[in-house]
Amino acid sequence: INEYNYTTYHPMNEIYDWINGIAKKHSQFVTQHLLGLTYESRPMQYLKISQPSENHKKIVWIDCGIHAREWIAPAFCQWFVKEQIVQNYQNDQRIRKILQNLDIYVLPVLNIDGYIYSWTKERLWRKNRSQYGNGTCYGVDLNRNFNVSWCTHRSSTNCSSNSFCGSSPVSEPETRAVVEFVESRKADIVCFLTMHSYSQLILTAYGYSTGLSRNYNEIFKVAEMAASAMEKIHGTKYRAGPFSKLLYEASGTSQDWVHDLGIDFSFTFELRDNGSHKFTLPEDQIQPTCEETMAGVMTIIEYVNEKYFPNKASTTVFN
Ligand code: 0X9
Ligand code: ZN
Repeated sequence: INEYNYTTYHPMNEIYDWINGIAKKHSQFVTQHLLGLTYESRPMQYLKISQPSENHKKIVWIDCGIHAREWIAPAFCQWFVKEQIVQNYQNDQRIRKILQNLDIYVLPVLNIDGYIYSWTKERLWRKNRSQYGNGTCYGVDLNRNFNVSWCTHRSSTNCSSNSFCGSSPVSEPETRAVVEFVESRKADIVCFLTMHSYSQLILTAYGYSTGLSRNYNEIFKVAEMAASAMEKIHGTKYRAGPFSKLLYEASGTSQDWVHDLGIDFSFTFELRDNGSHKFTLPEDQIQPTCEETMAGVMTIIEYVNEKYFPNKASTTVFN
């Protein structure tokens, strides 16, 4: 764990070892938990970053790798956890304040079967690996499988399509695992971040319609704050706005489902790059991408902390 290289991409077996290692070494504030099993029965492990506190804490959720080929996303989730730990040991006030009120749940790879397939068979694989059509085609786009305006936009009922929405809403075990967790904790979840690549965007709801989300002005303001924080780090431009306007309309996404469940601060991040390398972002861009994304994510988490814990958020922490 001390030697783990955060500036290269890692195959799933190394990420599993990393999860185990982190939870073991930093057990005072990082624990691992089972969210569910993938189609091919692999454990979906997530990390909970938490510090003892008197407060009834709220939850921030971050998932990475719902799309198999977007390798920079799992790299960011690992970077994020590493930064929380390092900053914690440095007694960083920013992170201390957040963890007074918020527990952060990180799912480093949501679509594990697909991620493995993208390492072993087909680098540009996107979907999960469930079998359809009597084994004639494979994979559901997990970000089209949530129960929100299901299979109406940028979705296909054809199982060989890259945007196959599944046989029904939440037909996939990976989707179900996320849905069960979010539903059971929805009273406490205040922020839901889902990490993708590429395009350099911070997307607000909705994807399934061009209509504006609830509390749009505030949500858009937060996305813009995050985008400008990201740009400050390395000068890389990120744009903020509704998914349907900046990218295209898409239905059945996790972000929209979570937003319509009542969680305002639900964002999709599209990390680097802007189209030159697309999904195969070179390893020398992992560090700068993670550094700038960290700034954006922290901006959102700090905003949420101030909003839900207006008096407690700025309390001085004594050790
Ligand atoms: O199409 C998608 O699922 C995402 N783009 S990607 O190129 N990474 O596949 C965007 C999803 C955005 N979702 C919402 N705004 N709801
Ligand atoms: Zn994606």
